[in-house]
Amino acid sequence: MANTLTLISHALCPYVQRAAIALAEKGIAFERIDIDLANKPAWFLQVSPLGKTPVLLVDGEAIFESAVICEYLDDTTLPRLHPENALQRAQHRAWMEFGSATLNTIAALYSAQDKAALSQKTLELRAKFAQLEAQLGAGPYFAGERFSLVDAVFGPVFRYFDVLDHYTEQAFFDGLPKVQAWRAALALRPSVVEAVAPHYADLLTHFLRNRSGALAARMQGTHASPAIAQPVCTI
Ligand SMILES: N[C@@H](CCC(=O)N[C@@H](CS)C(=O)NCC(=O)O)C(=O)O
Repeated sequence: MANTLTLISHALCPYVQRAAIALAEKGIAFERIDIDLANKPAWFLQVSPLGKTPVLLVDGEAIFESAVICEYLDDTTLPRLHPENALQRAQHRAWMEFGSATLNTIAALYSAQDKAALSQKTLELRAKFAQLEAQLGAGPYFAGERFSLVDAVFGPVFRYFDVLDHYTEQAFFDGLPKVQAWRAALALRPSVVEAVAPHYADLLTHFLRNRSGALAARMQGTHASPAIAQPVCTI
């Protein structure tokens, strides 16, 4: 791709990560600009009609919405991350949407105000992972040997659990061997690893600990908070 690409980002945003992963998988060079979502710059609001990250600037022209950005990248640059077959491609788009729903449940979990709500959201997340277990084949990725945009969506989903696993009573992935193997494969994929900064886990820990609610209360009762500057992610 000969265009100049800029990804307007936030350090913790899982939707940014899926775009960054797609860019890396295609070997496309891009500049990344992290913004403060708690104090959105005027220039950002001009290119982001919904006031959300990510935005991809293509020679200065803005594309917003992460799924649309991924589709644009897949339309314009090889290797294709979507299947060639139209029915399978539609199914992959549907599972990407399932990934967004899973992210919403994760946000509801870390926003739960009491233990009962936290347990309820934990059960809802487990149910989603059980649905995924039924979809997965031999792996290592969602659709087998080839990495796809569904993988780009779920790499950031599973990354939350590198932190959440330490602070929740129930194991999210027990009895789900295919999801466990998928999570492990995605955690090793260079594009997934490099979609966040090396201190991402510290940033996420700090973000979660400083919210109100049942999870934050549990975290505050355990380890010390790392002393780092903290951006705000509002999902
Ligand atoms: N549907 C959007 C969701 C993006 C999103 O929720 N981004 C969050 C950060 S992870 C955001 O910008 N929140 C700021 C706000 O809602 O004010 C996408 O897929 O791009």
